[in-house]
Amino acid sequence: MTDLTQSLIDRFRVCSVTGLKVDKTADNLIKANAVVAIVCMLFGVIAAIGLVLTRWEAVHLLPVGLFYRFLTAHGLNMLIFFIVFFEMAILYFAGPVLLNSRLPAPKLGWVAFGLMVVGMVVTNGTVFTGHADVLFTSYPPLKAHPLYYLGIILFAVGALIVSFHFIATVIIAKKEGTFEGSMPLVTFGALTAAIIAVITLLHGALIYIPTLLWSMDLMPMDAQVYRLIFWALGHSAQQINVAAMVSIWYFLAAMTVGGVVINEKISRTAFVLYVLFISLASAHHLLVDPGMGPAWKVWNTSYAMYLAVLASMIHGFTVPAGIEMGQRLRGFTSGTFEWLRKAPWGDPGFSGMIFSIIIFGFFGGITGVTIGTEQINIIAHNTMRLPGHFHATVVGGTALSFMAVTYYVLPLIFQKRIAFWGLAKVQPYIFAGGLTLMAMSMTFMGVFGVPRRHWDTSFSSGAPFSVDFHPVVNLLQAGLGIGGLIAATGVLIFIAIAVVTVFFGKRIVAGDIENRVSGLPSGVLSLPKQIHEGEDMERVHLKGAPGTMILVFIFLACFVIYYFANWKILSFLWKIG
Ligand code: HEM
Ligand SMILES: [Cu+2]
Repeated sequence: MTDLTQSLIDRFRVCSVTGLKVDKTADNLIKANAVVAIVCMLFGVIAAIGLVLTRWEAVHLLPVGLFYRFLTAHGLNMLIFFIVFFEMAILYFAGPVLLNSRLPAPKLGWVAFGLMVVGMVVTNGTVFTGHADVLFTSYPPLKAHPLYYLGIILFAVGALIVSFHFIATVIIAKKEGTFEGSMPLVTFGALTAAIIAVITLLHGALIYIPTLLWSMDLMPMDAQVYRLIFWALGHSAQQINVAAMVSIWYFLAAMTVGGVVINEKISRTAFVLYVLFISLASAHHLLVDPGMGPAWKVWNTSYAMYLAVLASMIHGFTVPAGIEMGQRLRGFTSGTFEWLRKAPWGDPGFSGMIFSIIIFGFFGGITGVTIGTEQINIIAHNTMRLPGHFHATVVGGTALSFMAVTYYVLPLIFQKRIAFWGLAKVQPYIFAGGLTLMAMSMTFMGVFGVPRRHWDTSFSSGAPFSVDFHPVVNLLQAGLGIGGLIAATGVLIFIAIAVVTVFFGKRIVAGDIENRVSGLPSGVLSLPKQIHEGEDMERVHLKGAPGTMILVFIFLACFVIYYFANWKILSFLWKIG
């Protein structure tokens, strides 16, 4: 054996399920990022329990100071640290692994990881020691200890390096011809996520470096300028989450039921729409701000934003349609919905993906477009409708898709059988059910005017005035409380499964797959046939996706009703005439 082949053997392992060649450093970086992501998720969910039990006024657990500290810790650890560490793992998976390629600069990968971990620890340190009760948006004039901003900057620099590293991997893989034809759609989606990440993180530098200087009293800071640039970071970051989530949908659809991509060009174009229009959509965070004029607001949110929404609607159709077609090719052709009834509902990778699509599309999408409308925003701004909306998008959508894909990452990357398999099968149901109850309760509390980020909406702590909310709000608070606790239980189960699997799980050995041992999801036990072109694809196009078409029209009906109901509510406020 030559030295060269030996070094190749040292560098790669071969995946026994997919046959892909896996760069060992990429493998380890996926593991490291995923583990840290889950630790941050644990911080986030502990804080969430405190928040839920406080917003449920019948319990009202935390004192005022701790409430805002927990709110900061929760938003930061969930939306920034958990999500972004997990996304780094996705980039290492969608790049080197799916492209069969080497990681161009393994050491740089570890440097970036180190920067991110240090940043995360430093920022969390200031939060947990009470030096940064500024919520994750850190709007001036609220001021945190300079280390808070420094930690975020270090974290962002690390994430920026990973994004560039991913782009470099794609270029090198192309040059070295490690994959045939055009790059896989999942990688393409991840590439758009990486490009948006670069744009986002540069905006992050643009705002956090001045804010760091301001916190050290070295320069002034204008609150409106801060909000404008912060949301170029804050909103675009959500688009990274969406692009990553949609890539996972395509991946899991293929792995679980042999989902087909009905039209590569359309799906790719939809991803590109995200890159082109997403920064403009950030304007929806400034709709009641005095600094910007109505023309700017209406143009950015009511016109340009819809082009990004269009992209999500395209994926929201092509993914379920691809699943339906995949199932029909596997023989589930009778009636309109046999494909859905006979789907692998016991595979948490599948059920998690489906719930992610439904919660994101129905609850997240519909509420988002509605409250993002310039005129309607005035009745939604800073009410509980906001956390209602984004818990549907980023939690029910993105975080749930991340959990679902973990059930494939554990066997494929960590090469372990999933622990507590019986629990794993029901985990997506528990989480999705609790979360839906919580997010709907939040949304309707908001409709009744209950503010978000508010410790005492009963105004019983000596406030100079009081507001009487409709009595149904008490019921909705219980919905928030109970739904939130169920969702938190779902997260804790997920964390327990992931941690026990990673550190104590049984390693997959030869024969496990043939013997169909427990702890392996359906797509790992037998990977469905992957269809990209040819006769099969033609056959399926002739049949179409009648079930998905029905679901699409149900969706549109809900959309229209909710949207117009909101214009109606708005008209009640207009007491002229
Ligand atoms: C079991 C899961 C979760 C529960 C029970 C939960 C619950 C809550 C509650 C009660 C609030 C406070 C709402 C308010 O008073 O305004 C909140 C805020 C928030 N949550 Fe969650 N959450 C969960 C998961 C997540 C996840 C996974 C993410 C992100 C990926 C997330 C992101 C946020 C953000 C960004 C805020 C706003 C923080 C702020 O206003 O500064 N949550 N959550
Ligand atoms: Cu936004």
